Amino acid sequence: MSNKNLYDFFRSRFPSDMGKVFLEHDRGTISFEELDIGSAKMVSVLRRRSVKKGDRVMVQVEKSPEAVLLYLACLRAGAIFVPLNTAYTDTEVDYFIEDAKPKVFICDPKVSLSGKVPSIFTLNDQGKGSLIDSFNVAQPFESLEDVDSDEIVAMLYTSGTTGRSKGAMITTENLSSNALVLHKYWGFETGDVLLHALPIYHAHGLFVALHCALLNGSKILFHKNFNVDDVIKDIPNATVMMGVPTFYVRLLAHAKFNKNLVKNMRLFIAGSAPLLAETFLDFEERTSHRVLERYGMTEALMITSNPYNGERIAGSVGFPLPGVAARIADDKGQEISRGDIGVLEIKGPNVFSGYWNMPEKTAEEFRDDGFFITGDIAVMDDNDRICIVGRAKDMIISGGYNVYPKEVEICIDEIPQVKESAVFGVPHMDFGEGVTAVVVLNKGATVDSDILRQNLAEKLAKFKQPKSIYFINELPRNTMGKVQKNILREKYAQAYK
Ligand code: MLC
Ligand code: AMP
Repeated sequence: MSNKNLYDFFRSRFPSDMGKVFLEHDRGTISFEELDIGSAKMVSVLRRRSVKKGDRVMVQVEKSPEAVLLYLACLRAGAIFVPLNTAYTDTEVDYFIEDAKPKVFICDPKVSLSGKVPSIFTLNDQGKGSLIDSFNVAQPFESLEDVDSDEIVAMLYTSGTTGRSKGAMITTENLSSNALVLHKYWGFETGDVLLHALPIYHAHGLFVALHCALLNGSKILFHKNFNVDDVIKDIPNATVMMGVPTFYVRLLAHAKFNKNLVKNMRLFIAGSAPLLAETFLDFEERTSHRVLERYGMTEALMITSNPYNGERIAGSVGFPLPGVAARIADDKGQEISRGDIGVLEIKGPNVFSGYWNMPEKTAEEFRDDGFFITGDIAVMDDNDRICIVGRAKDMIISGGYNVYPKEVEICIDEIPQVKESAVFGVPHMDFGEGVTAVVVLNKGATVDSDILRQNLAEKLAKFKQPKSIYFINELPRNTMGKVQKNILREKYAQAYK
């Protein structure tokens, strides 16, 4: 990318007819021209609060077109966009504020953050709030900040095995290189219309989906969230859809989802969690479409993909994307033989520049030769095709959201009646994996699961809270004293069947 600003790079690909619709949403439409002017006005709003290049702009709002303008305004201004999942509780948000020290925080009018951040704007899902009051009287600030390819433009929090979330620092080059590769690899073409029902506080909905459409000058059918009836209604108007596997499971469960409905669709893409072979096959049978599965992570955006023109295989995440080097390695980072199982390590322009304020943690996750240790267990064949077969990290993926058991266990163990707990994932028909907890109480203590739930609800986002809690007398441990989660996973395998 030769442009000195990522927004400028996207803008250079906008259609010549700037009156064309970019976002079609529940309250109207936004053209490319309105996007350009609106994001410039949003820069003025931020500048009035003294936001400068490198300042963090933290955003915890429902999905809205105004939030997209805000993201693009941050790119224009060189500010670091820090989106947060709206499900995060006050306790979780306090940590992010303390860690990222944002210059300004944009949140729902209902949220109270007084005294915690220097400056606050509000924005609700109806496009109302103090941010919009300022926006409505702002003049566009046209000039773009120079931002080098290795400078950070976004920071996305990912949970960690220790229970402490880490801010992944994403650079201009990470985003531009990945967007260009995906746009080409997935064959984006004139006339494509993207159905967008993902949240825009994670890499999938914010970067992968939005950037492909921006680069293609495409219209986005912008859904507030994934509501299966609304999506079914809009599928005939779209040509491309991206989603987590839960989207496809829910579509398949809908009586109106059939071949005729999807006749205008060119491509269904899945990722963020494993797509079950069963879902892939059912989908093909029902629609004649082979879902294109790809694999990625916040720290490296998209890493591998099944081909657009070649064979898409159930259970495989395809090939390393152009420019991405991948190897399957042992625990020392030595490449092992093709066909053997090991940890996937990667290197390329897509790989982030490290964790915010955590140089030691960053160093731990990179090899000396620059390869990043994904923590995913995989196997690669002689043709470079990769299958993800497990995770070295103790992590659950529920409906495309990562849950680190340690974080949940810490919260459960803080409850006075609890001696110890173990949290693990077991198959869940809708969410892929269901967060499940077993709890050992202190001798003589009593507490019912509702009390436990109430307690957790104050500290943990809903998607992290266990869907089932079981009380047991003691945790299964091996001779080293390590909790044997494999035994628990087996024992409770039928919990959601
Ligand atoms: C919502 N709930 C969840 C949940 N989402 N519980 C577990 N896991 C989830 N993912 C809670 C709700 O609060 C609710 O609780 C209950 O579960 C059922 O809610 P729902 O109405 O079914 O939720 P819904 O709004 O439909 O959300 C489900 C979903 C959503 C799958 C549509 O979670 C979603 O959009 N997920 C996408 C995640 C994503 O974008 N991941 C990308 C990460 S980036 P109750 O008890 O109140 O009923 C990444 C990199 C890469 O991973 O490779 O892409
Ligand atoms: P996140 O940190 O939210 O970006 O989640 C990244 C993790 O999601 C990866 O490390 C994988 O474990 C998982 N993941 C993403 N896509 C896939 C996929 N197609 N198949 C299996 N796991 C996936």
